[in-house]
Amino acid sequence: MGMFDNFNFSKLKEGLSKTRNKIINTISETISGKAVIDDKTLDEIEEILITADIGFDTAVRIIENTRINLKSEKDRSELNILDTVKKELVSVFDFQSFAGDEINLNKFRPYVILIVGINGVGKTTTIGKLAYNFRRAGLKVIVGAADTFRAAAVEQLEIWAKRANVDIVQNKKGTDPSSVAFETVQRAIKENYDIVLIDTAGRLHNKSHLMDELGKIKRSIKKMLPYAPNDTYLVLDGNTGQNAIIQSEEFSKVTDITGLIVTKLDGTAKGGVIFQISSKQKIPVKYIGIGEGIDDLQTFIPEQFVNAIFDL
Ligand SMILES: Nc1nc2c(ncn2[C@@H]2O[C@H](COP(=O)(O)OP(=O)(O)OP(=O)(O)O)[C@@H](O)[C@H]2O)c(=O)[nH]1
Ligand SMILES: [Mg+2]
Repeated sequence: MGMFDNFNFSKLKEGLSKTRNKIINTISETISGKAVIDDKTLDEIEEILITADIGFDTAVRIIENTRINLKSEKDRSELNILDTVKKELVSVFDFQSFAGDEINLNKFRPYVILIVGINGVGKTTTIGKLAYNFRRAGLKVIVGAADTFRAAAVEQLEIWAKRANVDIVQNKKGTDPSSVAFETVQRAIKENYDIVLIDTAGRLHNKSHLMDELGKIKRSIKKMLPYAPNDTYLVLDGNTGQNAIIQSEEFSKVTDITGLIVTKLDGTAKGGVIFQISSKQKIPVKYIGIGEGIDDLQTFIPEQFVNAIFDL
């Protein structure tokens, strides 16, 4: 396991209850009582997976493989079908080998993480949760309030820094965000911090302005620390389903996204979207948000995620 002590299966299960209802309960209803699952039923399962935001291509592939694996109709018991679909879903994440929280501090200290995403997806909240996790893992953490476009944004990060008991670098509203990022990294080097988390603005005048600003922030971090940022995490709101996919495509075009953080999986039935993003984009999902509290961020573990969805 990784460095964070943030995994709790029953909480994950509870957080994913709406997604579970959408995927598993409907599949169970479709197949229960059927001694043998025929091709028509497999088609119905495929349909359920598609409507559960798992995505057309992924759903088709899962059902294709299920057909191949369970060639004879005798094998197609309810248990076998669920087991095979489960394995196929886990295998969507085969490309991502590391847990989100495994970082090489011997090589990179300070380790700099830039948090990006459109407005309202949960960036600032996630930084608070991450800071808390890193601090609890025994690391010295500093956060940089590089969302300088709203005064409230800085205050919000300040509250989270207090909660997580970590330090913060902030400037007055209207300061250049890249200068805040620069100062945060500068202070991290001078005062021997382990982890730097940089918050950024989600809403600027327009999309190209937002992307330009991110480029500037990255360049100013690099001026101070050429190997940084070590990671750029894109935060996506799990509620938004298909829009999350568009956002991950658009951000990937302009900047190198090293990981995804999918928030608000509690209270949405669209959690299946994680499978779609991963099979399309092949960007590792690092963490998931399952609530508004400081300990509601979990390291994403594919098997456990699928288990939590299938555990009735
Ligand atoms: N239920 C739930 N709410 C969340 C989660 N993560 C964030 N939120 C809520 O989402 C709202 C927006 O979160 P912020 O952290 O302010 O989002 P942001 O991306 O920083 O927003 P901007 O700074 O405006 O771009 C807040 O009300 C959070 O409490 C989560 O995992 N679950
Ligand atoms: Mg914010």
